[in-house]
Amino acid sequence: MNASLIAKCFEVNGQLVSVVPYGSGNINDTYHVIFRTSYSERRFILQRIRKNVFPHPEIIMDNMRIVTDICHAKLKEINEDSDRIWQLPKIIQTHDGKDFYEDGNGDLWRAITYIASAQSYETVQSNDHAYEAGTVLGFFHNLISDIPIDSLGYVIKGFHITPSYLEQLDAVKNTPYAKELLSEHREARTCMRFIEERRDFIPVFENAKAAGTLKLHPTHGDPKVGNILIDAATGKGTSIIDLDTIQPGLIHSDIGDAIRSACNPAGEDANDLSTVRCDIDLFASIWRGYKRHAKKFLTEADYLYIYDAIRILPLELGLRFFADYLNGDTYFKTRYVGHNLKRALVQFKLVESIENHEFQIRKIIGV
Ligand code: GN1
Ligand code: MG
Repeated sequence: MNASLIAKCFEVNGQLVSVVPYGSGNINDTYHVIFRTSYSERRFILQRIRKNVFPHPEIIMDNMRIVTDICHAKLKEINEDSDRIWQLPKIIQTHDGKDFYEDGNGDLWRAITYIASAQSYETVQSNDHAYEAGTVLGFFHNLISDIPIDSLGYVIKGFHITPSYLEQLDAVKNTPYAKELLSEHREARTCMRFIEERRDFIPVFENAKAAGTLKLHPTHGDPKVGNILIDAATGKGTSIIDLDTIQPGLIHSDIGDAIRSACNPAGEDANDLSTVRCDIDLFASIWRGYKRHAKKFLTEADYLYIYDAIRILPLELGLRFFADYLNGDTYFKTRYVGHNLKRALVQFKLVESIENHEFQIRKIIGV
């Protein structure tokens, strides 16, 4: 069934005008849909959730239902007395009152409201933008902090469990296909060495959880700068989108992910590796924004692990891209041969820059 037929299954007034591919997600298929009546227009986002990445997509929708209902109830009150109108996408149900539509192939489709007059950027635009990205994540963490983690399911097993990605790499690196890539491409061997040199660091967060030093919280899972909406009228951050990976986890994963994407002005898809770096002013801005709301809930132990979070998230993402490259690009969508290798090199370059700036980063964090 095509996207246009599916779009008509959701509870939206009017007649379908257009269904156009939208955004630059690495996993799901996203469409921007317009419906019109003789007096109004309704735009929304329609997405197909990929089964090979999300084997239980219904858990995504259960989590999204719980979190968005709680957040929308709170936002009503908060917005009366705030410096901005905070927003969050809302689920649009099907005509028969369900949160998703399952097509004949067993794929799951869902519709969510479109936050108009706001924009996201794949790369950080300025210190102010980084500050706003940090502010939105801090606000969101605070907003969801009292949702009991037991009420949330796990959408992807092992998500942000860095050692599990290392295990995947260890399993794939000896396959004939991976061995061929490794022997043919010097850059692939460079990636392998880069990871090997950091093998001991990889379980840092699993150890902190096991020791009880860090606790699980509700998390967003993918708060990169491209998932933060900036109000086109005011320039202020207004919403966090892409609520697919909400699940219990460490806020450090979110913090590290937001920072790795907002401190690197060259972005995740940089063409020229020499432009990839951790910009300290950008880092300071996002951290200042994050702390605006996060000061209220960050513990002393949380602060002690912030630098490690900033270092490990790009290492983890690079490891994920690299393992997928050696595995024949089955997880992340790619636009050209070797795209995942290039993505991994970008993340590892960023890790190196973060390591070189450890002293300055720690000084800004204060530990
Ligand atoms: C994937 O599809 P997208 O862009 O929302 C990935 C994230 C990565 C991100 C890197 C479920 O997210 O973990 O950080 O790419 N999502 C999943 O751009 O693996
Ligand atoms: Mg995502």
